[in-house]
Amino acid sequence: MGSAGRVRNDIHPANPANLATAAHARLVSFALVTAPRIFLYSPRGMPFTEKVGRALRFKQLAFELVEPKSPEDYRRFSPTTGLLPVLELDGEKIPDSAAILDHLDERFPEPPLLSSDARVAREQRQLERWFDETFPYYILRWVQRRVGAAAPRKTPGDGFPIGPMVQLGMIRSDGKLSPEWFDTSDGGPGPEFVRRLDDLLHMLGKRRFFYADKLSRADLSVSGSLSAMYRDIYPGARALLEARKPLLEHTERVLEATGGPDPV
Ligand SMILES: N[C@@H](CCC(=O)N[C@@H](CS)C(=O)NCC(=O)O)C(=O)O
Repeated sequence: MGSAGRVRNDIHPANPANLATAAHARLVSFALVTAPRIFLYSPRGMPFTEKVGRALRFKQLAFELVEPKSPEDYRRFSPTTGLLPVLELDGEKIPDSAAILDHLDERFPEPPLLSSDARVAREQRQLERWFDETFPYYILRWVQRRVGAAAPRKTPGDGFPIGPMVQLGMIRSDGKLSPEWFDTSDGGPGPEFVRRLDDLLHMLGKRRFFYADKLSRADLSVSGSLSAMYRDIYPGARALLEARKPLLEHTERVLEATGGPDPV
């Protein structure tokens, strides 16, 4: 892990700065003694990092974010898939955001990440799956179109799994995603992507959260990406949300419930 960047995420109950009373202080010192050690290996501000980091915050679990500091760190931290996030909990490493959320809900059931109504829970899971596959697809397709054949592709079969971003050379030598990939001079992610935002708008309807009045893992998935748009990750991204007020307000609601607008 050596040079990897580390950021502590000590929101309640483990952060003494959040305390008002001595009784709380006693509770917190108990939490500090008994709290599991949690590391989230993932690049700050990226959609799947936000999804998992905010699930941890929602469950009031303190954790340390360990950021990749080179393209190689992706497969070092995630030797089975080459993709981040990976969660380390009590020494066990779990890849894949959906599997991580399953694990968190089993181990720390309160507050739950799914509705107690089985039909609603199915819809929430379905939306999570659809969203996690669809939105990265449009962004990657946009970048792939721009990079074309010039991309410095690594040869498959070098013995390690390698994600599409590392493969396309999108990750700089310091492990960060280069902002040049978000140049919109060619029109950005395109009209199909915008239609998917409209699909989301219809799915949300007049509810506070997707299919329910309480936050679920579906909301964490959606706001993982939409919070990057909220921060205008590429020119015009925030304007797309502003033109769809219920989505903008939904993003703000999820950020508010999970420790505020700064990336995890
Ligand atoms: N299905 C995975 C997707 C994770 C994913 O795509 N992660 C991106 C960063 S947000 C990644 O690690 N990309 C590395 C690469 O493509 O090389 C999940 O839900 O965790």
